[in-house]
Amino acid sequence: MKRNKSLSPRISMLLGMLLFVMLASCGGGGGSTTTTGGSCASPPALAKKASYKVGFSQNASNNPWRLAETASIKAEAQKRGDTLVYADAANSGDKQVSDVQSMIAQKVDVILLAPITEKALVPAVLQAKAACIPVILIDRDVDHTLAQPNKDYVTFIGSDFVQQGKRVADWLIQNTGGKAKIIELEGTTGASPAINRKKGFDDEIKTAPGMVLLASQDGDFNRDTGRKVMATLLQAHPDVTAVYAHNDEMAIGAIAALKAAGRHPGKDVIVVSIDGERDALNAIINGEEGTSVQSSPFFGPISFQTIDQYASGTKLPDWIVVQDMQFTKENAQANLANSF
Ligand code: GYE
Repeated sequence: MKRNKSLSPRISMLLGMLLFVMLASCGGGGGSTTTTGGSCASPPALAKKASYKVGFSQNASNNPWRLAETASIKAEAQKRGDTLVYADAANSGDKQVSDVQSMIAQKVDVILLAPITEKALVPAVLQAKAACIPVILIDRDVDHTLAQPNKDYVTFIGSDFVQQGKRVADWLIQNTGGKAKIIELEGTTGASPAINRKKGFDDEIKTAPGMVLLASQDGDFNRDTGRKVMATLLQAHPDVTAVYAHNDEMAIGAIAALKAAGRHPGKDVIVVSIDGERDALNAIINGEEGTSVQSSPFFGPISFQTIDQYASGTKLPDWIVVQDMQFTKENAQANLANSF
């Protein structure tokens, strides 16, 4: 009793996690082939089956992009007759870790994981590996110094976020004659699209000396947070002439904040962002937004194709790059019907 009491909560948690991983590995995982001394291949193999029990760990469901992604995964699973074990982490890294642990305990064959940040889900990825269950990352990546593709997880399927940021910057440089005072609204701190969309954009505007970054702040990929952050930054930087938001939701929030402050988005402030959701396409059509570089949320077909390829023994690249379009006033109307 005494000894138990003296264990720090941290040590007890670590012991608990260790026990969990040991129990999960004893149960055997999703059909690993090369087992040596009780462990499995790196990454764990996937036995070919007529249908799979697939875990899908979604990080949140609070915007049209996430809902479109979930619908795409669910539709494809249903089409193939696969069983989907779905969990929504509601924007919590801790909940997402326990969602993955629950999928391990339910002995799914393979896990599709959209990790909220680059670091938070690394322990869960390693636990799945220890339980011989292959993980395919979709839409967001993890930190490669902590977990590696073709080793700790199978592959990452997702957009080139650096390129997306660069494309937005190039459009802005061209459409402002290389002169702008910019406010940047960043996605969730630590999320791979936030890190890389910032890098791609910030590096590119440095090539044009008239492009000045006034401020850059986290808006959590969220419409209302984007609106509030924009309202505050606008007071400190009334000379702003452009807003770069890491997703459309924050751009729509920023447009609302600009209008509430008596500004005229599309006229005195150019708003640009990423995703290609319906509200952004409509904002482009009515002139309040300049461009949105697409970040496709339609992961269903490509994720399940990748599962098939992996089960067939195809060697997959570390990164399966999703190709994206770009929306401007020239093509927004024509793409409205396919938006989300
Ligand atoms: O752009 C954003 C969402 O991870 C690529 O996450 C995804 C991003 C997407 O919240 O709207």
